[in-house]
Amino acid sequence: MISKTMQDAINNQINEELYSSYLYLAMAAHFDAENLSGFAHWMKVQAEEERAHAMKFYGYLYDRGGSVAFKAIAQPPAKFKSPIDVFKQVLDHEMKITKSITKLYELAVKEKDYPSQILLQWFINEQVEEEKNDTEIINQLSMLGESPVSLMMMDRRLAERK
Ligand code: OFO
Repeated sequence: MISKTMQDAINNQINEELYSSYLYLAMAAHFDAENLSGFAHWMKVQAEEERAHAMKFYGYLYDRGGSVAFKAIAQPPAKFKSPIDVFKQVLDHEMKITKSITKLYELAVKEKDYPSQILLQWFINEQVEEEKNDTEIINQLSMLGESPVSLMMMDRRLAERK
């Protein structure tokens, strides 16, 4: 059975993942309003991924005899700047999430909670992947610049995300 301390920490992480989903949905809405449907599509896929992360923790808590406690989800920003600024914001956010996953892992080590350590290794790898993807997009946006033609090219590329 999972400890109360670990359960509470995972419940906080569920809130972080749901906020991430909400944040990316707010970014999707911003891009839809700007007629950048490929950028918006990328953000919607990311928002779904974040919800899946929350659900992975949710299922895990019940597998370990724990339970989920939902908290209020913070309001995401409504105004965003240029596409590259948005992706820089995504990367900053993911680096913050990486820190909270690392803290959870440290707690699991301290508590000698091996199943949680194994679950969190999946999340540690996932964070490597997310930071890599965001950095790649930022680099491409800064190489291409933000002329209308460049943005159309990026919009097409981001529309391909599965
Ligand atoms: Fe759940 O990885 Fe992003 O936030």
